[in-house]
Amino acid sequence: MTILFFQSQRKRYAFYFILMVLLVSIYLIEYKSFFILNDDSPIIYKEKYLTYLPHSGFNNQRIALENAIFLAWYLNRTLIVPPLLLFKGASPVTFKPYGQLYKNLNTLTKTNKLYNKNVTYTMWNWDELMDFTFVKQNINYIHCQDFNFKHLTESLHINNNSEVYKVTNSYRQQYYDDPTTEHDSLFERVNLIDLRDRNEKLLHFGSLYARVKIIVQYPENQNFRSQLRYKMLINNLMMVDIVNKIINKIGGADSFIGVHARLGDGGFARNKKRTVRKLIKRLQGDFKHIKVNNNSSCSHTKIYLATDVKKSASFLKPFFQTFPCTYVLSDFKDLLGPLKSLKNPRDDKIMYEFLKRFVDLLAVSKGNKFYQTENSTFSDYAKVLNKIWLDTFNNQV
Ligand SMILES: Nc1nc2c(ncn2[C@@H]2O[C@H](COP(=O)(O)OP(=O)(O)O)[C@@H](O)[C@H]2O)c(=O)[nH]1
Ligand SMILES: [Mg+2]
Repeated sequence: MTILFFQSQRKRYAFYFILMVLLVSIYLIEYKSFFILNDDSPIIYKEKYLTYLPHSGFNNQRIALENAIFLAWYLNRTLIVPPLLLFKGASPVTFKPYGQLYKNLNTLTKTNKLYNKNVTYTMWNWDELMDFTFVKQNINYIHCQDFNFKHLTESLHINNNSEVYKVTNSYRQQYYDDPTTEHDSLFERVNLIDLRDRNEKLLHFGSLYARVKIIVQYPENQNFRSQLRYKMLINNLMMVDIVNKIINKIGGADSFIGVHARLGDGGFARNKKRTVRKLIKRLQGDFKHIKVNNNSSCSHTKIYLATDVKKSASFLKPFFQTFPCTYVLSDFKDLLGPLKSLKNPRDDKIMYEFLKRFVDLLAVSKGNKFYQTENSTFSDYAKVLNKIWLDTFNNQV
């Protein structure tokens, strides 16, 4: 009797269980199809996005990315991160208003040409180069793979232009977290609080580059920005490893000073002789204070010189004559080998020419002192990296 009761009870439980599984499956199938069919469902629509257009050299692009990350965090929007554009030589994609910049990026990536000239470039995801741990902890982001406005809106399920707010004059704007601060009259002022109120699904900026683009007054915002700067560092293992080997070859981290001479293009090329002269003068003035490493064959103070021109350039001669113990990247060619076998899976391009500048940047920033070229964002960044490096180094010793 008890056995019979138990059996029918078990059957009943089994029946209820199967019924429940059925009901849950029907619910899930229905819910899922609702999710797919109804693009305007409030669940999807809640997410808002932000993107911008990159241009110029690596550091201009890095500064714009930092600004975009700050804006995405502040405005609570998912950042659509454009690829890092790396060129052989100077970047032909320069600072332009929204429409022209979009057109140039599009033409370049579709035809590999700009202004009818062939361009050698490659595109990389930023998180292949830099440490994105802090970024991941603080914002949502996705990488986009091209510069096609239609692809972008389609992938975000945007059907109507009214869902996009195009900030076409962002290159002329400055953004303020405190609406009461004074403002630099050269730029058009925008209070971030007003951007926070925008309801459009996508906020699309043009250029977000300027040395001073976002004026941050409130401590929590200042804190976010400085943490971002200190934590989003180049951490590509292959490059870090090569840099360590270079430094060991020179004689260790505390055995040299770093000098950056930006001489290759535009205004920097016009000022090349003056820049070299100025660097020599500043170094000579300071030499008496600089530690000399007596343990090596090079009895003078050692210098690591990062530069965008060849060692053999005539205008660099005075530098090497004054400071014979100067090393440049090409002295360590044998250590750069691994970069020659690194291919970009997007286009099969060998990354050597595109990545060696980062080895130069990291190596120069690891000296016990750093001398920069004025007005170069490459130099500015090496200076920041040098400060971070010295802080870490001094804390370890
Ligand atoms: N290898 C190497 N390349 C450099 C150096 N300085 C500048 N460059 C190149 O020139 C570009 C400079 O652009 P950017 O980083 O925007 O700095 P900026 O133009 O000096 O403000 C970099 O992306 C590098 O390709 C250097 O010291 N070494
Ligand atoms: Mg530049």
